[in-house]
Amino acid sequence: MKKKIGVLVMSYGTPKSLDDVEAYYTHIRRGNPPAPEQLKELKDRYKAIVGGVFPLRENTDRQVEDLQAELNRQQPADAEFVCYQGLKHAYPFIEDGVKQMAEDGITEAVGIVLAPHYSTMSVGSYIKRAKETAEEAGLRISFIESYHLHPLLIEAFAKRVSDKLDAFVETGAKREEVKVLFSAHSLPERILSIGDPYRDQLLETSEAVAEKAGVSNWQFTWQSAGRTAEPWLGPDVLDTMKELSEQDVRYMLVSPLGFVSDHLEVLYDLDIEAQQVAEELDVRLMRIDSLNTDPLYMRTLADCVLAECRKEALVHE
Ligand code: FEC
Repeated sequence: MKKKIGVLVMSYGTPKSLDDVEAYYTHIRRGNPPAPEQLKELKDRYKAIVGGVFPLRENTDRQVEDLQAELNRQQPADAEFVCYQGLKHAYPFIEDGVKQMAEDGITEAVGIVLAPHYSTMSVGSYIKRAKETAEEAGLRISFIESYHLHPLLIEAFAKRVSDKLDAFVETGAKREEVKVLFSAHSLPERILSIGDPYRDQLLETSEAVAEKAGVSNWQFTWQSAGRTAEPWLGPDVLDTMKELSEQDVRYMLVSPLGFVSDHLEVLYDLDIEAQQVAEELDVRLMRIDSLNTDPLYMRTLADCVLAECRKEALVHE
């Protein structure tokens, strides 16, 4: 019989319905319920995105299914991979995924996050929760911390950048006139004082994607900063757009490299909020398509999982 290897696929999570937004938001805020106006504002953002639904759930479901299929397609003959979801802020939570594996009799597993860059505040916190539950459940699990320079990931992003630059050219712009804005979710500035690799990894991905796509006119900027009193990493994409328009840049291609799916931070913060600013500035703004289930992304994840399994001697060459 083939040995079963568990794969804990971790992702941010999204509410199931508008009624669930309050519990979700309270979880993000570490148990502190949002004020009524904050809740209304978040619900309004969800209502404004395509169809007023929660696309991240379906995207994560499909990514997990496709990864399992890809792993079993590539698998060494002696193992079968079974993927489990573990979400940071929604059901099934990270703890639920780990417990389910143990209940299903899995004793060896690998964990990976659907976010390529490591920060103690993002991937680090997913891993901490999974590790703690795995220890309680007597499950052996090891983790992939980041994969921000995987060649297939870089290829997938670079192709998306090139495709959208072609789209700009079709509308009459010159390729080199388009400013490519690589972006990622901001985090509180204090991460830098603890030597967190997040910003450096994002800059490395940006450089690699720019090189592969043959782009020299680019810069990195942050997006989606939290609404808290402490300083967050900047400049924010909206400020960057304003500054560039003052320098007479008329074409901008925003390329979120820290996200792998269509969700609120892309479909609202970029497609609605940043587009509104672009209109006010009389700038033409496009966005690269999200990776979602791009086979190159699925192969990136599968490669990382298989490499980790070989390192841990869970499978043979
Ligand atoms: O579509 C969806 O339903 C979910 C979209 C979504 C993704 C996402 C990814 C990241 N976040 C990261 C950090 C923070 C920090 C805070 C924070 C707050 C929110 C709120 C919403 C939200 N995030 Fe998120 N994030 C998404 C959605 N995020 C909604 C709450 C309202 C708001 O501020 O807009 C601040 C929490 C605090 O108060 O301490 C920090 C990071 C990522 C990318 C890595 C990953 O996916 O894990 C980092 C998707």
